Amino acid sequence: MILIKLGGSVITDKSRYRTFDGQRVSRLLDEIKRSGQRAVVVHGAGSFGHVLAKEHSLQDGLCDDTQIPAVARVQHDVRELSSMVVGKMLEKGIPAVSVAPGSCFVMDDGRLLINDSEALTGLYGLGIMPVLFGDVVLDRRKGFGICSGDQIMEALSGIFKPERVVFVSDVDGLYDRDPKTHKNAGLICEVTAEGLANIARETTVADVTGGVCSKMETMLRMCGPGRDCVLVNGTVENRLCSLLKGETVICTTARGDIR
Ligand code: IP8
Repeated sequence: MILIKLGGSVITDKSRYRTFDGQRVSRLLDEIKRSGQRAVVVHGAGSFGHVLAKEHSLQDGLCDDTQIPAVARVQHDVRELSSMVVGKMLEKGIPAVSVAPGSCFVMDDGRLLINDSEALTGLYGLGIMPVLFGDVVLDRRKGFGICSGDQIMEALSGIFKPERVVFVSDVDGLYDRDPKTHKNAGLICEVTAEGLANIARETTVADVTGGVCSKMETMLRMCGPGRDCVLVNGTVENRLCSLLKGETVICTTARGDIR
């Protein structure tokens, strides 16, 4: 089984509140289907989560009661997004059900706790894909917190032990410098923990680089013997499908056997 995260930057327009890219989601689901691989899909929140979460500092946890309506609003918005993603899956004949992390799990100081995975593995066993997503989740210490799709990927890889883990984003992979500000930035095809430490040191961490670097850290933690974690650009047609079929594509791979 392959565990795939469809990033918020590919399924929504991150700069415009609640803008769903249904066409792209349809195409990516077609690519997954065409690859013939069985997958479990997680998705990011994109502009259904980040815009309001940032405006109300939800990432800091409960600071004052004025945040509460925003917590409810963001939970509502990301559920609607997930409903749209799952709707596309059903249209394509992929049996799937949306499982809202904020309604099933809690966090402890930012750490997601999934103590009981029976419903997730049970659905999968029945041939129904459980679809989890970035959400606002209750936190034992901070009141609530942001649980990212990346954290969910890490938890699910422990539960489902996938052969391969794929993060679908809007960049070709990890660069040695921020490609938005450095014309000659080079794509790194394979990354190790040491290599990543060097990149982080050499760069003034701009948002994009910082974001990709912390994703790489998560990816390196998810690698294991025989399990690669790959970051691939989902805005380029067929790249995901080719990757899933085992073809060589432009991407960055964090390899388990060279950690
Ligand atoms: O899009 C963030 O999840 P991500 C979740 O996977 C919220 O980073 C609610 C902003």
